Amino acid sequence: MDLPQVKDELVQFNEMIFLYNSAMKEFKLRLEILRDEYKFVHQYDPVYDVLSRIKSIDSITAKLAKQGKAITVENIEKYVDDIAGIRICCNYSTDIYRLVDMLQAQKDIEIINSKDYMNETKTNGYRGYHMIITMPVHLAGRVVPVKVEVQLRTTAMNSWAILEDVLENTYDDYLPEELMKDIKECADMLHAVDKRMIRIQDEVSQYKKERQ
Ligand code: 0O2
Repeated sequence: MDLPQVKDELVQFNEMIFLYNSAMKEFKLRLEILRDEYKFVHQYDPVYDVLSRIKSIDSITAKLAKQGKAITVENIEKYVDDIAGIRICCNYSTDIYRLVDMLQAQKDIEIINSKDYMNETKTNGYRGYHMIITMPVHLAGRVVPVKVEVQLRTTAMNSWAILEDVLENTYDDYLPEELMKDIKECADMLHAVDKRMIRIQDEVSQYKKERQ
């Protein structure tokens, strides 16, 4: 690649990152409005926390290398779906489906794919709901659909996933069997607690309704 080509690629890269950042901003504002409406109607916030990130250059290049693709802006946009990532943490798994329904009902958000690891638990115990969506970014004179990965997890599963990430990064492919068993058991226990808390929450809401 000669110098003008390198410069051109860098300009394209910066423009791409600007678009992904803008898509995350648009998504977060949309989510904030949905939360405000939900709180107004139900006096309850289905979201505990929202985190967002732009994927690191190291992770982007590793993902392209894994797929045997050259590192170009075109390939990043085509083959890496999670450059812009939003993680929504909810107190209860029922909130996750509430939010999925609300997002699915947004006419201008296209859902490219969904993975329901809440129902189809991964073998290591991971639970969550993942979607790749396109968020319309409103620029001067044009609207650009931009891909965003949205992950929804319970707060319990989020703390589990942070620890599991540490294990993955520490042991690579050689996670000792004992630790593998331990971490899976932790996921199952947290799931049982999540279910129990929903039951308690249901009982409390029922009690409140009866007292009205
Ligand atoms: P990062 O930088 O951590 O976000 P993909 O490789 O994304 O094209 P994949 O892996 O089938 O396809 O997508 P999936 O299953 O939706 O997972 C995407 C992201 O969810 C991962 O991103 C993790 O952040 C998270 N995730 C999925 N499974 C697990 C799990 O078993 N444990 C933990 N701790 N997190 C999980 P990346 O790609 O790892 O990158």
